[in-house]
Amino acid sequence: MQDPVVQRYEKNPILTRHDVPYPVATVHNAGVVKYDGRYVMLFRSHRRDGRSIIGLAESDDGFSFTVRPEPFLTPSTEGGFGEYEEFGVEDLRICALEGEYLLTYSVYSRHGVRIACARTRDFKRVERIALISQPDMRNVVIFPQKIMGRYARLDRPHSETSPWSIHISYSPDLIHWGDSRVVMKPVTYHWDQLKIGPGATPFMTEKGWLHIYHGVFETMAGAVYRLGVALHDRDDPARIIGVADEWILQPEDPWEITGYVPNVVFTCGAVPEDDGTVKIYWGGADTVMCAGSARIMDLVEMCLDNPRPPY
Ligand code: M1P
Repeated sequence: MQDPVVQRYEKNPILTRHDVPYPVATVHNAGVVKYDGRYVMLFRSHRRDGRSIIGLAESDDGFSFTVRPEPFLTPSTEGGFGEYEEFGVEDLRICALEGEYLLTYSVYSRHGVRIACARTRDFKRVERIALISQPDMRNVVIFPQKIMGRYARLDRPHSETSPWSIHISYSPDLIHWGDSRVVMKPVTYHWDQLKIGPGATPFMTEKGWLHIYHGVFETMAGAVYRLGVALHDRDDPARIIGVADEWILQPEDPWEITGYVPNVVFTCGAVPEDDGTVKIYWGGADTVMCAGSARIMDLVEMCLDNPRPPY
């Protein structure tokens, strides 16, 4: 295995607020997918009123991105979506499934934070489908394949009686979700002991679904956000084959250590490539976008060879 397992792109950060042709304070936590031979990135930005919107950037090589002149998704002002998106839209994930792209993102309002689901076919028009959780829920990724005829997602409800943990839920129609059960929890006195959350949309490997997630450790100087990796069964992703004991990425570069929220690497997107590598995208310190690359088999082996218990 190469060390470090994730090779940072040498020209990080790949996108900052200075690349955005409208006023924003940050650029971070982006979903990324390949569409029509190009990479499409849907990134979060804080506006200068502190609320978040989603912008779109495109790239031929996955590293050099150009931002569209207008935001891609701003809070709805109509109906139920308007009521629940009032305080902003955040941390969007993209799932390519059956010829369309499903978008899941956090929506904030005076009623708390919950998840909305929308779809696009061309990254120009967006159709909102439904609000798919109650509060308090963030970090939802949909599997890019139906499981036994149902949509499946990893989600992260919050509970006062148990640390933030990753659950799996299913839906026949993208609107009604249930049959939920916990699949993975923080581990005591471990790098992800405070909380964990789904990260990038899972992708299929020779050994099962690979999921890059984030984990948080509370220190005397505040929380540290790192990335880890878990392998789920191909046919029954509720069954975890292995969770790597060690993190795969931690804040190290200056723009990961210092920024709007210090000591954060946070992923919402990864793109598997035909050459056996995966491009991983992460927000640095909730301020800039960064990228790196890893060999998929290295990540799989970390899950198989040195696992920690799922919970
Ligand atoms: O500031 C770090 C992250 O904190 C939250 O993530 P989580 O709910 O998983 O702890 C979110 O606000 C996220 O956007 C942010 O990057």
